[in-house]
Amino acid sequence: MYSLRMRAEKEGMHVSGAERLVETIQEVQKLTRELIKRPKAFDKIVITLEKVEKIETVPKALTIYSYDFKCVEDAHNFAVEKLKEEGIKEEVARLALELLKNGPNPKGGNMRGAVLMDVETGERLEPDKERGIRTVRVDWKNRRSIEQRLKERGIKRYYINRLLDALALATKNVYCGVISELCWSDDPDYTTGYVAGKNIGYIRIKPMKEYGVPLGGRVYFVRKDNLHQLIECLEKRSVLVEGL
Ligand code: PML
Repeated sequence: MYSLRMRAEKEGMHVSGAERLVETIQEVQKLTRELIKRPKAFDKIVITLEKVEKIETVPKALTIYSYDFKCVEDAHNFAVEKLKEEGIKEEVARLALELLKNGPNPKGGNMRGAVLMDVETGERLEPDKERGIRTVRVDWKNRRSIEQRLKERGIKRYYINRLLDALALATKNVYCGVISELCWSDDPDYTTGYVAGKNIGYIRIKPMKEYGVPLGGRVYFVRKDNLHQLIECLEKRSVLVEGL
């Protein structure tokens, strides 16, 4: 199999990224054409193609729930309540919300990867705080059929690609040992975010930010022990999610 990744930048800022795990070079060619059409505007697109030897499978994705709120504050309060159900203390959850609100990169703006936040203390644990940790090498075993099932469940076309990517990623994170996750997009037009975890599933929440805000990202709540193994799993192991 091959891991095919695309990331796009504009004025030095990350604007778009996607990944697929595919079986043949023909699929690589077809998908490359598709993925380079994704960024709305860019100065640079980087395509990475890697051979993958060993694939692990996860039989079932996290269960999807969706909630809409009338304002960001209500949405954030709900996210905190859900994170508490995964054992995240309120002050740690609020720290994570503040981080994404203000832009998690210490130099300002977004990060390519995620923040690793100590679930006990709220301390940031990722070795490189500008880059963060990137969950890569993850995809659906049969993306088309999952896409079809989401359409049948009434998920609008506008949301499908992002939901597919984010759900597979959140499922891999839990598989690797992330306790819980908070995310919203850095795309100014996309205000749906989520919290996820083994017990709470994948909870889509709208609006996690005001329309037009270019800041966002991911915070993974993790334990300080076995950090090395966790990072290795997120960045190196290849995982296919089989079903919904
Ligand atoms: C992103 O695309 O950067 C994150 C999207 C998170 C929400 C996806 C969804 O469930 O609609």
